[in-house]
Order: sequence, then structure tokens, then C-alpha cells
Amino acid sequence: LAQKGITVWFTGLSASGKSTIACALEQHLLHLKKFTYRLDGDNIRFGLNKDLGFDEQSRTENIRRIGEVSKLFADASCVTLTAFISPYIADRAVARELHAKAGLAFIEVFVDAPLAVVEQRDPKGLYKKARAGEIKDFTGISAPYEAPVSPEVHIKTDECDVAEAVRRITAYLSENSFI
Ligand code: GGZ
Repeated sequence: LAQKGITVWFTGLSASGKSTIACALEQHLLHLKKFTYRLDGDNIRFGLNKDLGFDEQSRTENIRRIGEVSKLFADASCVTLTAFISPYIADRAVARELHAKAGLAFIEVFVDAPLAVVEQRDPKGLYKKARAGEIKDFTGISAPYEAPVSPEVHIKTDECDVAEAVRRITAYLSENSFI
């Protein structure tokens, strides 16, 4: 019997490492010959969701659509990886509920890096701009980030490198027979 699809839902601040870990996990899964696909800002915010900004309503709609799309991919037997800040608990709960109703597993991975650390990294200079008031509604600075209360996997990126993060997520998935 073919294995069911799942969604591995990454959440965390900008520059926390969501995309990096999701990319590395995708490579690992491809190596294992798994059908996998990664949804991120590059293929969603520049396409399907290019009409959306970063105010609270737009983020909720962003996450609602990503929840629907990831459910469809999972329904098509895909190991679907999503890498979006997804700052609101309620919005992530909607995505989770959508999967539950379809009988599909939803694995929330909290990519947990302290604000001081991501602000220090600031790979695109966005935190600096947000502090200067040049970007409004910036997560962690002028917009909220609601951390998950009981994520399936909790990665503290200042204590765990990318390879270790991939091992931890993969271990969770195989221990629960999701891959
Ligand atoms: C947060 C912003 C903002 C604001 C632009 N707040 O580090 P990045 O650049 O590449 O990733 C961030 C990305 C966040 O988009 P998401 O779709 O993941 O956000 S959400 O789930 O909250 O809808 C950042 C960039 O877009 N960016 N403006 N104001 N991040």
C-alpha cells in the first residue's frame, strides 16, 4: 500500500534557519527516493500569493492558502515541507485542522532562534531596516511572533547544526512511521 503524504510545517522568525533546514531535509528525503516538495517564499509569495503583504490579515490569508496547498500536496502522497514564518498560533491551528480533517499528518517544527541571534545574523539587512522604521510590521520587531506551545519537533538553532536538525526531524518521522 502506498504511503500517505504528510506536511512538515516549519515555523520561526526570519533568519531562524527554516529554509536552510527545509532544504537540507528535502535533499535527504530525495536521497531516500521519497516524493517530496518544498513550499517557500520563492515559489508561493512570488506566485500564488503575490497579491499579499505583511499586515496581519495578509499573513493570515498567506498561511490559509499555504495550508490548503500543502494539504493538496500531502493528499497526493507528497512529503510536503513548508517554510514560512507563520507567526500566529490560530493560523497554524487552521492548517493543522485542515490536515486532520483529511486524515493527513501535520508535523509542526519550531525553528527556535532567539531574536538577538537572528538580529545579529541579519543576512538581508531586514532587521536593521525594521529597527530604523524602514520596514513596518516586521516580525519580532514591530509585529508579533507567537511561538508554538507543543510543536512535534523543537529545534534550538543556536545549539543544533543543520545536519543535526535534519537527523532529529527524520528520526521523528521514521519513529512515527511517516516515512
Ligand atoms: C517579516 C518579512 C517582512 C515583514 C518582508 N515581516 O528572511 P526572509 O525575508 O527571506 O523571510 C521573510 C519573509 C517572510 O514571509 P512569510 O511568507 O514567511 O511570512 S508570514 O508567514 O508571516 O506570512 C523576510 C521577508 O519575507 N519579509 N517583509 N514585514 N518578514
